[in-house]
Amino acid sequence: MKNVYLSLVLLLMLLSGCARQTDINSIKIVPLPLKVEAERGIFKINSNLCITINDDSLTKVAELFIKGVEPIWGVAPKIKKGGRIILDIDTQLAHEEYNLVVKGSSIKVTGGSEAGVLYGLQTLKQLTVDDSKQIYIPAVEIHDKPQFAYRGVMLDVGRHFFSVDDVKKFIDIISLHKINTFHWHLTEDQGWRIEIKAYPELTNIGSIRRETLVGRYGESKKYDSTPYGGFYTQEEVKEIINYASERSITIIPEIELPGHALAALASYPELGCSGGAYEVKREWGVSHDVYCAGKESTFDFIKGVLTEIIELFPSEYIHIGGDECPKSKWKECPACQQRMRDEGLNSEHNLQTYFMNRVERWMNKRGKKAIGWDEILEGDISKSATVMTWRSAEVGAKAAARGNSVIQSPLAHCYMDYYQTSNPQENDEPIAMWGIINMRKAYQLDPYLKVDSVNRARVLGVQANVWTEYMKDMDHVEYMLLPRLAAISEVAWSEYDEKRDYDNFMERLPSLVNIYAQYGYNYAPYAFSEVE
Ligand code: TNX
Repeated sequence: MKNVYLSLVLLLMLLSGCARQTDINSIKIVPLPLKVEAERGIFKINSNLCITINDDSLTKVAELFIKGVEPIWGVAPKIKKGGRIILDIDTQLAHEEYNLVVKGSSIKVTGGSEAGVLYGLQTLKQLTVDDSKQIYIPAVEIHDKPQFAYRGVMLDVGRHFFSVDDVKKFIDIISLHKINTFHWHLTEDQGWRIEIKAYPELTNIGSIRRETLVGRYGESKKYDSTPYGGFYTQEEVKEIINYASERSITIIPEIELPGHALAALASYPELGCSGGAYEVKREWGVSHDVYCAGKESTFDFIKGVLTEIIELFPSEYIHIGGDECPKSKWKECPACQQRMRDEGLNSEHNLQTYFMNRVERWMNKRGKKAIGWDEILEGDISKSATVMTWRSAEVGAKAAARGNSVIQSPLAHCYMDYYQTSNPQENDEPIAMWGIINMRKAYQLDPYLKVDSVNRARVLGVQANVWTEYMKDMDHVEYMLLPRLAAISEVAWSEYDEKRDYDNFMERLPSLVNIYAQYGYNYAPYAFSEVE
């Protein structure tokens, strides 16, 4: 008996000794995890896999994983006691932090909260190896947590409208990249896209434009003679908020003030300086007609809209725009000029600051914080407002030095509406906004550019922006976003390091792109060829 026992132990030792040591260089994950250690063995994927959840709060995360992993593993594990894949929560970890331990016999994902477990499972998908004989996960130990608390992507649904299902797909895509914030740009010159019960004309009139420019703005004079519209009901908005929240994504809604407001003015002409007539904008660019900053009724309207927005969206932040607001109409408007005298404001810029500060203060009293585009810095915006950069990252450094929190989304790196190669025509790229951002450029985003080390903590994170003037459907959005979002997500998630290695990033990228392919996402091919 003793002999049998001994030989069994010997056999086991031999077997585990034989287990293959994982080649650390074969572990390719984007965004790069904090710490990866290779272990011995492989966890084989087979049809009777079960997942055990040690905390009831993880049911939804497990269900999402099962659905998401089926196209990759070819099997859908069941949730059951005694499973070899174990999900757990350890409140000692930060809420987005996770540990992933893969052994030959088990996989354990432990997160600080559902979010951490979700991220661990996104990583697990990328570890999958299919060597045509079998599908397996190489044994590893991963400890990971994000660099930035704010990791965002903005979608502009004003220029083009995207259905509820499209928005859900968009949320799935950003979730795959460990993004935790969806900035939903809901109002524009070209369309108001959210139901506001107190102001029904915003959607009756403001959600529809008579026709749309065909071709490039500034060059083409052709319109399509086809009405274009769409909006989300409040019920749909709730559904999307819930969908995002199940994926640990917060939605920050944006209501643009005081510019980019033509759709609202077309709906309620008394909100503009001249009183109209206005029409929902049919082409792109910047409108000179903006909300009148002189009339009290403008502020009543904004409070009315924001009251419903605050009620709907649980987010800590509301984005109130602030970009591209020409001042020509304010210069001619008696009410605006009167307001400037009354408030002792010596320029229209300061009138805009008055406008934004007033709305911000009102929101603060209702427990919400304001985010504005970087023009809010031009006046004396209050320190409690968070500045979202778009013109340059240096503006972010200025904001941080001033004491404001900052989200970095400078157009030189984060604008997913720009071309992806330096020779768009030759490479047959579809029409895009004028700039060029290839993968390398997206990856070179430096969130701390010119930010003094003492102010670094004020940089909350980074964001990619999808402006949709030239994107009519989700297929095209995917094409513009993928794979560039992978680069931005690494800047957002992975430890900041001046030596960040682009070549190494590109070597890891295929593990994520395989998933795009398995999910049928329409990613752009440029990053993978010699095309520059
Ligand atoms: C600038 S970024 C805008 C948008 C345009 C975008 C096009 C910002 C706050 N305003 O209205 O869609 O450029 O790239």
